[in-house]
Amino acid sequence: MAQTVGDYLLARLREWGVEHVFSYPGDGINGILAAWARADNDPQYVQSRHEEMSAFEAVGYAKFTGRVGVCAATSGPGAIHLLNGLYDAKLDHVPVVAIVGQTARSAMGGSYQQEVDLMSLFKDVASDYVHMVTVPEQLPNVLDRAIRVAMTERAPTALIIPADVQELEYSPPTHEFKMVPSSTGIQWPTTVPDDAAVRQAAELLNAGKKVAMLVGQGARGARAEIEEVADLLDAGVAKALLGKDVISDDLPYVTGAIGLLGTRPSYELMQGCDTLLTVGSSFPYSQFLPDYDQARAVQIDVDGKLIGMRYPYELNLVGDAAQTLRALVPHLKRNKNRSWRKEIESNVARWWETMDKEAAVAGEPTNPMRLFTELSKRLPSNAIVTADSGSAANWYARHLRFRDDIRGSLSGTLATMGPAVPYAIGAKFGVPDRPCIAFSGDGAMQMNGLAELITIQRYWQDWSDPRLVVAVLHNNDLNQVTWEMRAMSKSPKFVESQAVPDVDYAAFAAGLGLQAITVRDPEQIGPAWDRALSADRPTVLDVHCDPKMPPIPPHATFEQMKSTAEAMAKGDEEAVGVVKTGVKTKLQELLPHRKG
Ligand SMILES: Cc1ncc(C[n+]2csc(CCOP(=O)(O)OP(=O)(O)O)c2C)c(N)n1
Repeated sequence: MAQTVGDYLLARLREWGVEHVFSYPGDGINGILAAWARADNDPQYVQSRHEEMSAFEAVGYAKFTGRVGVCAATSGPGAIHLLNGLYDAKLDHVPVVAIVGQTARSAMGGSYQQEVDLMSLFKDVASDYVHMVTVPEQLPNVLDRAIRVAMTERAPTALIIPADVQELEYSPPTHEFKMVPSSTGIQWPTTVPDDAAVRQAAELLNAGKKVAMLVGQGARGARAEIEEVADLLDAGVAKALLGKDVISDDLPYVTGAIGLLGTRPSYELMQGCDTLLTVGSSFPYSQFLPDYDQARAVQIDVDGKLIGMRYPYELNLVGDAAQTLRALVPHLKRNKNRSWRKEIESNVARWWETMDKEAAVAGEPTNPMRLFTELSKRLPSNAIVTADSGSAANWYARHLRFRDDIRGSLSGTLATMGPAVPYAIGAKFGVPDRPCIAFSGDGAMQMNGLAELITIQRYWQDWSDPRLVVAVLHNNDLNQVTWEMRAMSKSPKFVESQAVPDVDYAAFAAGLGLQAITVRDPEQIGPAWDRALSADRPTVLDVHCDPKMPPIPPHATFEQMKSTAEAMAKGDEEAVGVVKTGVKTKLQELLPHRKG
């Protein structure tokens, strides 16, 4: 049989080193599916329960491997389902290629079944590159560019292939007018700013007495350089959420997360500094950065399109994080003002004590923070951790101590519910030898996670390390929003929108043959983690948690506290418990700590 467009598409993906495609089938891509069968399933077709999950799996795969993620879906409904996952990629700057089918060319424009204007549908999400392949000769160019643009822009791209085109005999571009040949592969440059710019930045940083650093995901791979610069400048280092795994929380001057989900020492670091060095982060909330006239500031980012926002930086250096910091080091003078560093370190030490104390406050039946602090002690040094948007994101940001080679991510910018489980599945295909832990709210489990447990059940035996732990924060509430309503809108809990039906997550998992553990006793949280982390299969921890623990920032404004109090007074069904638990938890920040 002659090679079809579908056959060629898969061959070209193999040439690019693509090993997995996350997908759900439909007759809009039948021509590619048939080619897959002929290709002996290479690259591996990974079937999810929903195309949005396929897209999240591709995002998780890309986030944890550094490679491009690929997903595929049928025309119409399948393509539409991909969207939320692709937006997650777009907003978190992740390279993902979406391959989607379309009705046959003869039917296009005829309001045909499942015909949706896919060029328009993907125009925004794949604004960096979306094209339709209408003749075989176009394919290599469109596919190669979709991959190269995705990698270069760290963005989602899309190619649309009508169903009949997939079945055409492939013919390559010829050496003729209006033909566009193409080639695979790409070699990346190392971008470093000019020496003059580096010297200027060093001068500004050397003039500072109280230096703060903010690092984000763009600083990944620059750990040694960040540590060296922080040491020279006696700086404290705060981390944007997506950069949580960039530098170890065991370092005494690392203040942890910044922002609404952030820590008090990060807040204090930004409040007190006179100089700011931002590396690889476009953290959006400027109110958590120093006042505009408080600090002189330098930003380093590899992307000139994303630099200079968020703060009135004096210098914007476009360059690779590690290389640029390395270029800076010889020009930096050792800062002799140790008192700033001492203050940061003491704030950090106190913070971790506070976190342990807050996690030790009794919950009904368990305090969700304890779920995270108990894991922190046990995290394998090569673990991958994911979290859903919801209260889990707060505890992930504040209570988990990352060190060694631990990686972690969540939907940092779209803040969508539901990626924790599919991210972990994507990771398991990319780096199957690493244990994965996904934190999911019960709302997110009901939205996405439960169905994706079926995908885990289908594939786990192929993973060299079968440990994938899904920890469900079972609080029968859409808790994050309940708290946001209280703290920001002065509204009591609106049960109709906030309560979620009670589901036995452990029973569901057990029914699939996964290890399942129900936890209602706080003393059982530690042993449950031990069992999950030594299991020979994936585990679901169904942890009954107290919804009355406030995921409010440690530096909640007086306004937020007042709004919460007003919401309670308006008849919140959990008013008494919230006040009791909330006060007890917040008190841990204020009570004097015993000297240890
Ligand atoms: C797709 C999507 N829908 C709605 C929201 C708004 N939202 C943010 S957190 C949240 C509640 C999450 O509840 P759950 O998963 O049960 O976690 P919990 O906060 O209770 O721990 C909601 C509805 C969102 N971020 N994404």
